[in-house]
Amino acid sequence: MSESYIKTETHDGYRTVILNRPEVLNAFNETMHLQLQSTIDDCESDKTCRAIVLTGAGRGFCAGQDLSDRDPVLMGDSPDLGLGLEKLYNPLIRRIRSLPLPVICAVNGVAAGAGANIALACDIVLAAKSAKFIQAFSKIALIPDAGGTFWLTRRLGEVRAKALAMTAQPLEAELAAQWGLIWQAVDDDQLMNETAVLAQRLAANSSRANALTKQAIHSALTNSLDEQLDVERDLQRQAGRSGDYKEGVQAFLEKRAAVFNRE
Ligand code: T3D
Repeated sequence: MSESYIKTETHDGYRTVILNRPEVLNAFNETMHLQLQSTIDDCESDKTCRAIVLTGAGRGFCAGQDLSDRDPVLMGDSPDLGLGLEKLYNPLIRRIRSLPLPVICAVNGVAAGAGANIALACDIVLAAKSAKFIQAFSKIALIPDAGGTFWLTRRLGEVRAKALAMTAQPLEAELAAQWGLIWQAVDDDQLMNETAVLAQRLAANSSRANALTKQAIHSALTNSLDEQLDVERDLQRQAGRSGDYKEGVQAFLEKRAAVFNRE
């Protein structure tokens, strides 16, 4: 049986998924990828899981691809790095984005290479103030992948995207938050508390509304205003037909907290 590179903790309403190869700053090998995929599947099929928290064990969040699996001598003269992206990284990014659950990333330490960009693919990113985001790729003559060129360019603009990608300069969590790359930088010793408060809050929302909101905001990244107004109309139609909407309005009228079900 292979080692367990992913740990999970079940909480009331959400699960925490922990990348667990701390001796290599939670760098990804193929087994860890496969274990993460199956953990995400489990979270989605658990009807009591209304949000996911992704974090790392030890002092780092994730150092991207495990480079000990990329020994140039063993890889030969013409390695196909597109294959690993196609098979493992791209499906992971697409899965996080299309998952009908909010995914919170609690960046507990350095996030480098694909590790940084997996964090940036999550719906809400909190980071410890000591954490850094490093587009480490240029140091090994690669380009940012796992969505890096997308997140950086859309959230920061061309100027900062190019500078971060080409210099591999570490970006401190507080500056990342000021620049709008992530949601918040919090004191290190408060990271998991703040994350738990946020996860409980999202888990108490309507799961359907969370999922539709996520879908609508993703569409807005590429739509015109006209197209987006149509998307909002269609998704609001769906939201309005849910029992959760009835419960939300009823609770408001009765001056009590709404209790939503996962539908
Ligand atoms: O290949 C494909 O399929 C294409 C996809 C590519 C996706 C990618 O992510 S490419 C980018 C890969 N990642 C990197 O280039 C980052 C490499 N790591 C670093 O630059 C540094 O480790 C950090 C800046 C992240 C942290 O530095 P520091 O000084 O805090 O820690 P450290 O001492 O460098 O690392 C601690 C240990 O983790 C160390 O092992 P040791 O010496 O204690 O036995 C180090 O070798 C190991 N480690 C860190 N990153 C990786 C790693 N081992 C394997 N792969 C890593 N990516």
